[in-house]
Amino acid sequence: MFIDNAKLDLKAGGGGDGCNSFERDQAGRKQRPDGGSGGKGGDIFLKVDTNVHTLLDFQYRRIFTAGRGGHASSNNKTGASGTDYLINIPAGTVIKDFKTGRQLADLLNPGQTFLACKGGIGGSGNSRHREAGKGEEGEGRIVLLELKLIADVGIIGYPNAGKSTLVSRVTKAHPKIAGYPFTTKEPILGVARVGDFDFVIADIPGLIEGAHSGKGLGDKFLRHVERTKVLIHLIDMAGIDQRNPVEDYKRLNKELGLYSKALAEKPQVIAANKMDVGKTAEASLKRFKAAFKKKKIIPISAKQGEGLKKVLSETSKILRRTQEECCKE
Ligand SMILES: Nc1nc2c(ncn2[C@@H]2O[C@H](COP(=O)(O)OP(=O)(O)OP(=O)(O)O)[C@@H](O)[C@H]2O)c(=O)[nH]1
Ligand SMILES: [Mg+2]
Repeated sequence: MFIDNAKLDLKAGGGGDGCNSFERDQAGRKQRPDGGSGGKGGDIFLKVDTNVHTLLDFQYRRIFTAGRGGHASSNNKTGASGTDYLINIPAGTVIKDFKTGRQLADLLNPGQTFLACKGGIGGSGNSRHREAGKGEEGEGRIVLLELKLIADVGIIGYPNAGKSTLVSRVTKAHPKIAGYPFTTKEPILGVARVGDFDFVIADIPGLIEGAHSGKGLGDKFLRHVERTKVLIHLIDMAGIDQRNPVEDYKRLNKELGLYSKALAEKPQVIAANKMDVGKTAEASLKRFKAAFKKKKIIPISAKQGEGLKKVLSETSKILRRTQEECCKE
């Protein structure tokens, strides 16, 4: 199951207590203080592990506690350090503080690590201070994890537009394809290739008007195309489900804008799908072109593999351009 959010209760280890002790002479009289300091409590880290792909494990386990620092003893012996806790998370996880909502980290790269809670310092022994001290409490906090997939391209469109068909044609991914809405229930990634240029495409569940307020499967999957650089906006020209392509295109863009300005401003490759159905599609395409005269519209048939090369080359062209612009900065 693809789970893309989790709430974790983290508690770092407390520091061990310092020791109150004295060296004694042969008669048993107190000489120099020799109490050691307590060990440091264990820290809690979150680390990107490329073998982890969802936040599913955290549905079953939510509380994580690092080891407590050992108490000190006489003869200046320091307590042992508490064991750190390393929590493995998928690449693309955003970490937020539950109480404040503030973003603490956005972990993208393999091995990238975030110190979420610091272990308490051990109390000093009486060899360092007059009185031995207690160990500090370890930090504790509740964090929210949100997975945002890392893909270069996102495919958006109404249910049944043919998004999964397109992905299955241009990548090795095998999403479920069916003639009923909301066949895709969770995002799927595939790798497409144009010449020697590879890029990752994300197929997401269909969107409908009102998705931003939870209609259909809602807009929660838009999070997974937030990191993409280009969107392929797929439009069903066959008018199945009594769709009106011109309205579809406008409404979906409106939904994007209601979700986030950044998403609405992403460059789009517009693909007019199901052109194989003949006259109805031709008439729809004509109306569509007339409504959006300045837009470049690529007619395709995802099912029959027509026009897909053009969609990919247009997409890769924009991707390369955005990469070059990034390098210049
Ligand atoms: N005639 C025709 N049918 C197509 C084409 N592309 C997809 N379809 C059909 O349209 C239906 C929906 O296709 P999907 O690829 O599952 O559509 P989707 O956009 O992923 O749908 P959701 O996952 O429900 O959002 C299926 O019956 C496909 O066979 C096309 O180019 N031509
Ligand atoms: Mg689908």
